[in-house]
Amino acid sequence: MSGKTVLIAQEGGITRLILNRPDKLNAFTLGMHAELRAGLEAAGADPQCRVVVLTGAGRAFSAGQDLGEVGGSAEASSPDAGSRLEQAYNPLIKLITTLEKPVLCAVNGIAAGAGANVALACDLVYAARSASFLQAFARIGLIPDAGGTWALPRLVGAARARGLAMLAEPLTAEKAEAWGLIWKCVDDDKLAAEVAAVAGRLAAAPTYALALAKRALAASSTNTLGQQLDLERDLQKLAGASPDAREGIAAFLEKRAPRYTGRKA
Ligand code: T3D
Repeated sequence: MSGKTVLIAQEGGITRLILNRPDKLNAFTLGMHAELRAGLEAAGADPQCRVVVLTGAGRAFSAGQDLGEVGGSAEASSPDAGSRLEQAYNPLIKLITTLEKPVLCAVNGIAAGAGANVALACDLVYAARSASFLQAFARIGLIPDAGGTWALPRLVGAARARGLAMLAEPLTAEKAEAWGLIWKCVDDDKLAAEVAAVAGRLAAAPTYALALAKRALAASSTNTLGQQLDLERDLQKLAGASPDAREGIAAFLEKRAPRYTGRKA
């Protein structure tokens, strides 16, 4: 199943979602949002899907909001910036960050504006060495959105978050890795193979445990240590009762490789 502006490919437990408006550097339109959300929701509901990979077609990952669509904001039919966030970006970021399977992002080229922050919402971000991250918002009189003001200080600290937001200069993939903004910077010609290998590993991983770990890590940003310990207790109870935990322990004791199904029960 593939839409016009988001291509979808499924194989071996991996769902690849490819932003596909290369002529416009994969800038987001409301239509592309709808297709991407539908693809993510379908991946979330599909028990065969164990990992999602998000990437872009052509030379960019995404240049953020399509400014042609914004340019029409004087028209009565075009939603204002706040409504576009409410309708499109906020649900997308919530969907990625709560999807009960790992979401990998392969940043194949520049990730600008909301494009950068959609990438940063993913669980593991790999970027081509030639790619860069640009909080372009201040260049056009806007503030970082799509979760940027939440993610940036947590990932790189307040001083660097302020610099990125206010100076709106591109950050190279290499520096993004050194700063802890992303997981890994990879040579351009190795990006696809490295992401495919990691996706393959995750497609054979105990998916339910990964989902619970994702939930716990997300909750840590607002929880006290006491609350987090309670949450770990509750989630570990669920993980420990899953078939994959039984299989993992049995495989360890039997000195063999585990065969995980990813199922909850
Ligand atoms: O109102 C709301 O919705 C609020 C939400 C906002 C969320 C946001 O994401 S705001 C930030 C929007 N994005 C930007 O401001 C970035 C705009 N793009 C750029 O600054 C540059 O394109 C890049 C630095 C990303 C790349 O530069 P370069 O020189 O490699 O490429 P280019 O020549 O500028 O772009 C190539 C084509 O893509 C070009 O089209 P053309 O002239 O060949 O027909 C260009 O217009 C188009 N393009 C690039 N970015 C966008 C875009 N078209 C529409 N919207 C874009 N964001």
